[in-house]
Amino acid sequence: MGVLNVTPDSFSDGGRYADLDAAVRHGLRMYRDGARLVDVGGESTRPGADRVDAETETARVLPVIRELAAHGVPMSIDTYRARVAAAALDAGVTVVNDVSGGLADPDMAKVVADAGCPWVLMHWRGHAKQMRDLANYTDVVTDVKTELDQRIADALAAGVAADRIVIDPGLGFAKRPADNWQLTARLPELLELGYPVLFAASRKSYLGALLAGPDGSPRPTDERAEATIATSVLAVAAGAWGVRVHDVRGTADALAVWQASGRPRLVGSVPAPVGSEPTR
Ligand code: PMM
Repeated sequence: MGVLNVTPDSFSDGGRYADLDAAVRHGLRMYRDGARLVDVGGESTRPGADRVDAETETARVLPVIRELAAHGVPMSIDTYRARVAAAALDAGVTVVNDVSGGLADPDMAKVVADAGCPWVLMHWRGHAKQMRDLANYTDVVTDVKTELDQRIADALAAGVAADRIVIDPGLGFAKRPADNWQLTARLPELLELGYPVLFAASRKSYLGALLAGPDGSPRPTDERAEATIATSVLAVAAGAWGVRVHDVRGTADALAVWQASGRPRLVGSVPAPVGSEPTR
């Protein structure tokens, strides 16, 4: 999954693809580089970010989605608003990527159930402004697993088919660096829920902290590509269904090497959700 943020303020690529042509070019490049989905987002979820209204979010994403759909690019919509998801599905996306796991908008489950599309349920505890205060866990992996299990139960109760659900630990969302590393190391425990897992570490601040310079300053976001590739390969080897990354080419290359080497998954994977694999 390649990240296409059509926002002025996302933490690593904010402003870069706010212009339609630049966004479409980048989406096409990621598709050519091996992205099976281009994940289009119109609202930044970085810690502390301001919300935008639904009209602004929709106006940002729809022209890009229409243009990429015309080129046959498979896409997901990165939103927690049902209205935005519905408009994006009408315009050609086939997957809903909801960082709130269905919590932010009570209408989202119905939109997804009616569309019959795959739904990424990410572990989430609150909006960007509050998330720093919500990183309190007894045992982060157990707590995330329990909370994701509840999100899955709610989705099923709302009529979403089990084979359309993908889960995501939500790295960096109400998580301290040590929490992200625990979720990385113990990814197989999340697989025990029986759903495909999306792993989205790309360029996140805990990688910047890991690679801090001698003065303690974090590695800049656009210099975290190699660390991202390493985490992504480890996650897929541990059984993740997919990875969400900014630098598609390097990740696709690394995964091609991993696959060609015939290495088995460390744990064994869960089948992909129905409808998530585009024909190419
Ligand atoms: N992270 C971001 C945005 N969308 N979606 C999922 N499923 N999982 C994530 O961890 C996730 C996401 C924030 O990163 P960005 O600003 O680079 O898009």
